[in-house]
Amino acid sequence: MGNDTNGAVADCDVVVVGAGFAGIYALWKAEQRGLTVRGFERGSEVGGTWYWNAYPGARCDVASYNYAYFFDNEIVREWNWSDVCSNQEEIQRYLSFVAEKCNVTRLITFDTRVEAVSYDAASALWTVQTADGETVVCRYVVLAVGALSEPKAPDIEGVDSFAGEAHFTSSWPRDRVVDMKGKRVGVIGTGSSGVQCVPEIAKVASDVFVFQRTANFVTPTLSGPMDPEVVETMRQDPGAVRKELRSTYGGNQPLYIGPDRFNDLDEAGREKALWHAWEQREVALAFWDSHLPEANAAISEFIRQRMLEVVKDPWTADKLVPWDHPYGGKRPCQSDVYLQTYNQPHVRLIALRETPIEKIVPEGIVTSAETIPLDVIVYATGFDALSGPVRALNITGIDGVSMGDIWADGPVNYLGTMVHGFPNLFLPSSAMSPSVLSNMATLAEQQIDFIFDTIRWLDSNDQAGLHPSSDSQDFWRDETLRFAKRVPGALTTESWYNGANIPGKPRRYMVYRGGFNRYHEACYAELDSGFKGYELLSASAAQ
Ligand code: NA7
Repeated sequence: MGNDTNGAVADCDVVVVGAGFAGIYALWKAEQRGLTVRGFERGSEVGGTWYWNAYPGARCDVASYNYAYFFDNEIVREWNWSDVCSNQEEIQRYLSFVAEKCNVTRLITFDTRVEAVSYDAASALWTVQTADGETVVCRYVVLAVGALSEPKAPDIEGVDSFAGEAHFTSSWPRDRVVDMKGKRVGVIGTGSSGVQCVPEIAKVASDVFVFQRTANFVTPTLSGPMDPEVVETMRQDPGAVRKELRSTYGGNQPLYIGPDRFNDLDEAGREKALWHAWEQREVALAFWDSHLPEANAAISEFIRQRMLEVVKDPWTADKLVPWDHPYGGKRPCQSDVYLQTYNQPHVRLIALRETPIEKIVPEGIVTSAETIPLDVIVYATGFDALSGPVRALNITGIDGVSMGDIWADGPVNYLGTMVHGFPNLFLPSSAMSPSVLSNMATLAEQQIDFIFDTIRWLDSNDQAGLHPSSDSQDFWRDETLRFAKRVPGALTTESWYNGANIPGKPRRYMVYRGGFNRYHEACYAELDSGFKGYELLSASAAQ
């Protein structure tokens, strides 16, 4: 059992909030390290983001070869993915399989939202409070609450007045099939969720109206059967795969990267490289240095031309193409069927830059040009991403300082995992880690390993806890900005990567673009240095 300082007694060593990729692994890891642990999950099953986003067509855009755990050989060898781009149902089933295999489901209290997390400096203990009024006192808190788990509140007048059915892709009903057969359906939003659900809805609805504010890049998916040889190779040595993933830029083993540098090729060579990468379904990696602005511009233009070729109606085609930002400025989408859907007579694009939504009324959606009667509205309007899930909790640290106040001008942290003034509170998958621009499964394993290696270091060095210095946070903010500046469009495009999708949210680029490998090295350099960038709380000081 946990710490006992200043008379206060911990109920357990660790509380893990959230049971997605990071939470499940954290629970297992805690037990492996001999720590007592409890988990809380607001869903009724494990899965996290993959539990809630159960909308039709939901799929992963990271290849299943790597979008998985690699900490356990049996898990790698026993699980079979049915497609290179697994769907939501399969990923959630996988996470249930892992949770059962690791025997951690019993540790989780489901259907329970954690509301507040508060630190007591005298005892160096945290109190975690649920919406049901339960409190648990512990030494370490792992907020494995995800990066895309706090839905964006609808910012359209009259949302509640709609008389038909309304659903969010981010919290799709799981207890029944939403019946859209023969109905008039409006989909608001054309990010990954909108792009994935529109073709599925079009299969059954009588009429589909897609309300698009900003056009997005859409490229073909990697979907298809798994290559048995690749699977077999990975099964032979999962530990080697794990190690390799951490040495890559994106936490992935890319299936293709163009071998040539952009500036080493002439015009014809570039065109050839782009077509070849397109056929490999990795056009974004057409060149060895695809991140260069000039390479990015060529890739962007190439994709725009391919998009224009698919859609038959010239007005619709033109509106669907993202002319206003470079590839990667916003989260690019993948689909083999989305653009083709607009060639069906019952699917219509409403270009909101020309005719904005004015309000929602009982019968449907009113734009500046017309009223569109609807039976169902699907909100594919995204998330208060990255910092949102942490900000949604009431977190107070040393001297009762609130995380909400500390993050009022944007998130601050060190190495994407800890905040000054909040000792022993860990934030995997939050802002300023490689996060959503890396493989989130690789990241979950890496961050949880680092967190529990940190805890082990504290225990073996007789330290009650640690938190980063404010200098370290300043350094990390500057590092995040330094790398973001190198990415075409990162700071100039309106994107949830930088908070622009939420009215009033402070702009801060929230993804560390220095590469997964560099991130991993920075984490373990801290550990190797005895946490020089942190302030330590000695065990005796806390007593
Ligand atoms: P995204 O990528 O944030 O997409 C949300 C979409 O909703 C986007 O097209 C927005 O347009 C649109 N949106 C948001 N609010 C409005 C209003 N008020 N009116 C019209 N349109 C609006 O979220 P997704 O769920 O699609 O994807 C999130 C990630 O989940 C995805 O990238 C994967 O990593 C998994 P905007 O671009 O802001 O003009």
